[in-house]
Amino acid sequence: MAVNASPGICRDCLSRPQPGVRRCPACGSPRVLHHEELSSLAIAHIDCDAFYAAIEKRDNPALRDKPLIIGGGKRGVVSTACYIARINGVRSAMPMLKALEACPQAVVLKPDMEKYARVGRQVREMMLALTPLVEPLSIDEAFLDLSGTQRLHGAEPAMVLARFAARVEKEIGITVSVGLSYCKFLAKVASDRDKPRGFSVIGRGEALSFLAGQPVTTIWGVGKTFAATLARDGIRTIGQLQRMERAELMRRYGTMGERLYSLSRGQDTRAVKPQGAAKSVSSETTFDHDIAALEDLVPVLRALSERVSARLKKADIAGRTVVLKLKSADFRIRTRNRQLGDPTRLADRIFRTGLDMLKREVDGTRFRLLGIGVADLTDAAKADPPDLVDTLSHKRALAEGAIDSLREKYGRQAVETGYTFARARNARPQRDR
Ligand code: TTP
Ligand code: MG
Ligand code: MG
Repeated sequence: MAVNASPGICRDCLSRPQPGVRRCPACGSPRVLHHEELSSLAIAHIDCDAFYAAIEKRDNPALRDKPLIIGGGKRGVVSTACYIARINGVRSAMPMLKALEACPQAVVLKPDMEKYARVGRQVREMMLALTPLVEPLSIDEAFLDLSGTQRLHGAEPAMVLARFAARVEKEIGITVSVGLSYCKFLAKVASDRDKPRGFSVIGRGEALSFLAGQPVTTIWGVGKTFAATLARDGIRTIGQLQRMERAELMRRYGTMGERLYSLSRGQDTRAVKPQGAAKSVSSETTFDHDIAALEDLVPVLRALSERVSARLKKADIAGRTVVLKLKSADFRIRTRNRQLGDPTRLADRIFRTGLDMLKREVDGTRFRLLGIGVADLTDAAKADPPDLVDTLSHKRALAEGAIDSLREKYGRQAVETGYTFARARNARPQRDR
């Protein structure tokens, strides 16, 4: 093990004990966190402990030291059990009868979903105060991407998360477990590793060796059935997957093989997607008079494409599928879409793809509405790679960049391209989604 040079974090008093110090010198707590990569990891998964049960115990302290089961209701199964009841073998989704056999002394309460939803929202609000990049997975858990928030918080993500956990206990009265890593997959695995009141870190340096000893079911998407398939092929641990070639895994298990390959190696590039993140970005307009001619539709399409592009650029996202929408004079809606080789946020690529689809639709029909947009949104990092965009459109991309910076300087109206100039006067983009 390398010498651990950075200070730890006391999860009780939030002081910074010296490297290697196990018991907090300030408050005496043994809950001191040390990890070599503590200052560089920023993807977290937070999950509340025994969520429904914790809320009921908070609201009725007489239940605190008793085994508590939340469940019953119509399906007659356990929703959750507190950790005392779990010691006796009670588990979520267990039939209530069986649970009471295992733990006859348990107190049973019916779920109060409205209350749990309220507390869930409260926790979420507190998460959103740390970063806008909060991706909820269920009522009691979410991913957080704290990259780049160090200056804002005056502390690295690990400290921000320790403060968060302490605050939830104090202000909401329930406990959470935190997983901290460099990717979603391992953050989620980590949060489950040290429950309840846990804080578990999986760094880049230990990812491979940690995963090697784990069962294949640790991998996202590997349930009982698929695990059985793998077991038939003699594969039980992630370590075995680490020694297999990508091609071999793909040949055997198709797209799932690809996932096995990367996740077994701790490679997970999925971004934390905030709640309510747009599924598509589009812009449409209803004409003053119905339009049938391509030459009259083109400038409108161009103007709409630019609007879509501007919004993509502003949000720093890109879309992989271009969607064209038309409504004919008799109110029939046509939508057409086309997938691009790689995501785009350039007006020109959106426009050209849209135009290609539009040409096929123009057949004398009179249209009252035209819309264009992109779906399959991703972050902009992989958008419009210059080596994949042909040389000509690469030049257009550069030109578009130049136009953008002029607009930034002199405002929207300063630069209009040939298509929109003068033409699209009778059709103003109206609705953005
Ligand atoms: P979980 O986070 O899976 O479980 P938990 O919070 O009760 O316990 P822990 O995370 O500490 O292991 O689920 C959150 C809530 O969702 C849980 O409190 C009750 C509800 N739930 C069900 O109703 N049925 C189920 O089968 C599961 C797993 C959860
Ligand atoms: Mg939970
Ligand atoms: Mg959960």
